[in-house]
Amino acid sequence: MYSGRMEYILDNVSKISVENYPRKSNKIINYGTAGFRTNASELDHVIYRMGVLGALRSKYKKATVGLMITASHNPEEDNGVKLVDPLGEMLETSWESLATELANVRDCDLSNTLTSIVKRLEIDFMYPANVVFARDTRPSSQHLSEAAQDGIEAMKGNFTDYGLLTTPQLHYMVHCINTQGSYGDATEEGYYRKLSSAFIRLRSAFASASGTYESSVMVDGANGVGAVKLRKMKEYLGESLQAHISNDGSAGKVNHLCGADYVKVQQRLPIGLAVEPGVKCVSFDGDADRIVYFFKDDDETFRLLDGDKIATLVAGYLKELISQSGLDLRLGLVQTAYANGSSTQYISSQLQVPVSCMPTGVKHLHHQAQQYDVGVYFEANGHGTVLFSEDAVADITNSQTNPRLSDDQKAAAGQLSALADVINQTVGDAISDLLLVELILQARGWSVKDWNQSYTDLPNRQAKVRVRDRTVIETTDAERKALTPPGLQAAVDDLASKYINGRSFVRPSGTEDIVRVYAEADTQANADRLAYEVSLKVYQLAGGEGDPPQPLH
Ligand code: 16G
Ligand code: MG
Repeated sequence: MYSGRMEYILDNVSKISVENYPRKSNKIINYGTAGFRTNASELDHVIYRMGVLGALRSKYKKATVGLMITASHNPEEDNGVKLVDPLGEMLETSWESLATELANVRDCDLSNTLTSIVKRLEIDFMYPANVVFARDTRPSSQHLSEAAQDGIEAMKGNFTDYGLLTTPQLHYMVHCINTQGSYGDATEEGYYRKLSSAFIRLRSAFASASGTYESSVMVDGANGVGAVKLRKMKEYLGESLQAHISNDGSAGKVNHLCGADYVKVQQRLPIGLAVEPGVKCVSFDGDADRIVYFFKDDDETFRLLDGDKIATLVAGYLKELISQSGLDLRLGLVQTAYANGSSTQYISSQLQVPVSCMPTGVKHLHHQAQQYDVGVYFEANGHGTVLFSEDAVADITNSQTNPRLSDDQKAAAGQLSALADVINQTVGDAISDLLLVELILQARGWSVKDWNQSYTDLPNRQAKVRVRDRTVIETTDAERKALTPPGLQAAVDDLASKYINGRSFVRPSGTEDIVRVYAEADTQANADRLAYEVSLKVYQLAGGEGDPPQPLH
């Protein structure tokens, strides 16, 4: 099984690594929540090796896998890579540690490490590898995608270079390839056609319900690949949606003073978007797998409609459609600890949809959402989608032609089916989520202001604390409680209890070398104060580094 040919190929992998992609420093890099991410100048060897690992993963799964070059919402100078599993999911957790191992071994140990992985996992090395890859618009992405290609080629794997794509577009491609086109065509055009045709179909179905809905939206493209791809999607959408794209990459830097993460965390308008009160706006992040909505109120106050607001809008509407169709489908919603307390309250008491909380990171939410027939998941930061189980899809399809059902029931099933086609079910997708939200707002006849009134967010604040070693903080209960260091959780509880609606938690970031603090309370001043007090506790009890945290105001 481990033939001379394998030895020959792996020796060649090592040789190319030493010659073209040497590991230049001893710095350890980790496959974090969603791949490797760091300054682009440190990534050559990592990406080359991930090309190699992608080929191995493909042989192991006997299927096509994907590789996306992006650093998502990080600054333009950073870059990174995420691997995509055969059904378009994030890389399986057990392989994250293999990725970390491979990225950090010395050049001279590369071949041995690969041999040992092949043996441990009994990988059929002779099985042909198929890896597809794509990149975002960062200046370093082109060069890094060549490194990935060299890694795949060194493994004698087959590859397709999709060039520029959003992360969710690549997930879609991988899923389509491995399901032989039953989900859609594995081409960019196939993606646009699938989503836009379902969108246009529903636009007509909802036409009578316009109310205060407006079909125009200002888009902050984060100077990223989402702007480029939304412009293409617009060609397919025609007049059905007026998306006006700013921060389209023609001038500013990726995510600089713009993008979904900036808008969500800073709670302010992105650069380059001077809008009148009440105008509906959205921000994508750098690889377009996140979206948040926002507008300026009449008194100029900035209003954010984040992933929680989107989740409640979507779940509320799907619940109605399911009930109108008479289908017996279990609907559920999945959030993280970052979900605003008001949203969780609204979902359980008003919408009466079962809600669960999972640790941060799409893979955790995705997995939990698969437990339902129709599972909606969203992180507050705007990453999310809806999953329909195979049985749900079959039930919905059959209902549309079931003679025993009323016309209304059949129409509701038809709408569910078209909505499922608008949704990129492989992963959260800013473009797809934009279309979904616009359809539901149209069906409801709502302006962005109407939508915002469904519930009022509790004021909240996020903060970062630098510590020597963030792994000293271990969490449980979906990251809502810190188990270590001793005394920290008790201190957090004690501080939060002093505020009305006070809630706070701390967790080590999975993407940056910092500890994150979240706080919410009855007023913004109290949320800010609580965030500061908790940050100080983290600094004192978890080995703070540098200057101690300062009060926000
Ligand atoms: C990654 C995750 C995102 C999560 C964020 C948390 C994916 C595709 N992305 O961007 O879901 O919210 O990390 O970052 O899983 P943090 O651990 O630094 O707070
Ligand atoms: Mg992203």
